[in-house]
Amino acid sequence: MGRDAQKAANIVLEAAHGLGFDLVGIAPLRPPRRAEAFRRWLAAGHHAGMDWLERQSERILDPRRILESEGSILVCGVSHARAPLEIEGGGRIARYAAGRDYHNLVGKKLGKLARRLEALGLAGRGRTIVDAGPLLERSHANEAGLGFESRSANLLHPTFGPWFFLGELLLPIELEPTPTPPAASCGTCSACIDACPTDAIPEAGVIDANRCLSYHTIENRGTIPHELRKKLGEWAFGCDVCSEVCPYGSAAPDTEATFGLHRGAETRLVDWLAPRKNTEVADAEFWNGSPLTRAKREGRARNAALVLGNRPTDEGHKALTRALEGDSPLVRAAAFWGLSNGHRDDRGVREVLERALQREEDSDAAADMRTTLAHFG
Ligand code: B12
Repeated sequence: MGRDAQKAANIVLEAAHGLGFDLVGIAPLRPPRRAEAFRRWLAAGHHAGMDWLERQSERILDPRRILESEGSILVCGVSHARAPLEIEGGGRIARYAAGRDYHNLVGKKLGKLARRLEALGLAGRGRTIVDAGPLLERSHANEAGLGFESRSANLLHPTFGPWFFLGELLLPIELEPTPTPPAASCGTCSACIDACPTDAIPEAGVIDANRCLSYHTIENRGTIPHELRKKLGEWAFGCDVCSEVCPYGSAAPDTEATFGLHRGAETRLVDWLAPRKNTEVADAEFWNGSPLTRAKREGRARNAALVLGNRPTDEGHKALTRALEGDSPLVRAAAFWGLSNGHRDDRGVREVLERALQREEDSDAAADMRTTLAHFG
């Protein structure tokens, strides 16, 4: 690669740093080093219900198809380290989801960068990707020197640990790749594998989404398997266990000032279950700008019902009993489980459940309730 590629890389990296990204690096636009791991992961069905990853696999396996040209990937990282968050009245949400949505924040910054580079006459349009795009982000980020691959599959940085987001700008120009920093590694540590409440890490670097609480509370649109419901514990959206036990990142600077705290993250679980402003529109407006919108209203209510069953309170009991009469079969079945798990010793609960099962018209919800009742002490 010539001096022009080096000069252009310096300009691009400087512009990216200027926009406040915590980490930046460049990798060539080519198939990801971990292409084989991705193929195996899909073939094993570890992607659970995330069919879109399968549909995008051709482009993921060769990102040159996205730009339809050769080029480079500018990878940017934004730290989101912050203190753990406990919702008043019980329940936890993953730290990344506490503030405003990183997809917007990182996406806007990358858009600005693309326009700046265009104005400098450096690059044509390019393409920004944040999370849901057709790219194996961590593999390219590793190649661009942003961090090292770990047993939890998270990309780790010596200072930020796993607590940073990724976003990329694919550019149709040749840029000198960033030299990869000295390799760090997990060494003999397997804290994430040992701590995962659902054994969702069957081997180093591989997450089976079918067992991962993050998948079930964020991406799964259906019922959460019975076997995992108690293991959900307090996690009402996402799960940080594999990140929290990681020795890296415990001293990462707090970023609450950047992302703030979205009002949704302060909302009690009983209100997730039965929103006070009880219309779709008002609810959508309330949650707008929060990463929690990803689970949708029904998913949040389902998660809340299960967590309220794992952490029983009087207030939760009332909310769960009301939810048995709600309009979503998914939520009715989850509320049924919540009452059965957390309130089995309360007077009259068995009769309440039996009546709910009798009037249930949705066959899937009724089957779920019967499974729950079969385990009622
Ligand atoms: C699908 C998805 C999920 C799924 C599946 C997770 C998974 N591990 O595959 C679910 C919903 C479970 C999920 C959960 C989470 N996710 Co997610 N997710 C994605 C997404 C969209 C695609 C990932 C993918 O393609 N998976 C397939 C596998 C093969 O890819 P991979 O895990 O990235 O591959 C790495 C490992 O397999 C590793 N590896 C492979 N073999 C081996 C062998 C050894 C020995 C080792 C050490 C490593 C290793 O190398 C690969 C490249 O680094 C990416 C964004 C993107 N477009 O890439 C975000 C992304 C990976 N998620 C992210 C985050 C923040 C999370 C959560 C922390 C959210 C939370 N708190 O609940 C958890 C963490 C779970 C975990 N330990 O991975 C960040 C991770 C940032 C980082 N620093 O690593 C990403 C990059 C989004 C972003 N733009 O910031 N996620």
